[in-house]
Amino acid sequence: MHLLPNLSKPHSFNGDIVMLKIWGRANSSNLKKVTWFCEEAGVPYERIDAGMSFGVVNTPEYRRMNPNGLVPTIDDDGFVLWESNAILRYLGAKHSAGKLWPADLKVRADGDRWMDWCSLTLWSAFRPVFWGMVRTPEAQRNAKEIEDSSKKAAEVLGHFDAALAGRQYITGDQMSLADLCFGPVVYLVNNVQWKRPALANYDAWYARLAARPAFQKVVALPVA
Ligand SMILES: N[C@@H](CCC(=O)N[C@@H](CS)C(=O)NCC(=O)O)C(=O)O
Repeated sequence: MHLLPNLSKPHSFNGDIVMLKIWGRANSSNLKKVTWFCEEAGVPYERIDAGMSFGVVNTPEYRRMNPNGLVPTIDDDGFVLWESNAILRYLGAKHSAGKLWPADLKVRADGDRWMDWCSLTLWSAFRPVFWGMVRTPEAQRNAKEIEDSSKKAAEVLGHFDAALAGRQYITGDQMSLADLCFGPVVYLVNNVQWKRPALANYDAWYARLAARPAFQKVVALPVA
């Protein structure tokens, strides 16, 4: 299988000259952050399936790019980068400065903080709920772990809901990278069967994200 055939050179894909290659299966939350950014910012990209049933991530070629064997990884005209939030910040600064990547230092820091929080606090709390309810056969589920994680996820979502009070988007009136970082995670939060608390600010914000055509195209995929 040719995983990286001439992929460090720009080439044509779907009629565009593509500099940016993105490795990752379409239903990976961390991959979706990156493809959603590209869709919103109008950055042409080629996505190459990798991870889980697609394999690829354990090949020597892939491990040379990303020793973690995880997705996403990007190759932007020869520049290889992994870690989805770092990828978002790189692409944001390159293609969307002053728009999705806020120009104001404090607004940007506010968004950066929430991006880290999304990965480290929200996803850490919710991941066992997702994994247990979606990726584990019912007979093998650890009910106590799902219950404990549900309580933790409900608690931290309450903090996030409070922070969204009076805001259209996470950093204020403009959508930014922070919203793109949360989108794929909260899509799961809202589409996995679990005891989600009532969250009024969060619901209004989520509806704004979910209404976007790019969200529907690359984020709102079947949960699996
Ligand atoms: N901190 C990393 C986490 C990457 C990660 O855990 N990716 C998952 C998919 S969301 C993965 O590669 N899972 C194994 C696989 O798909 O084979 C990032 O944000 O990029």
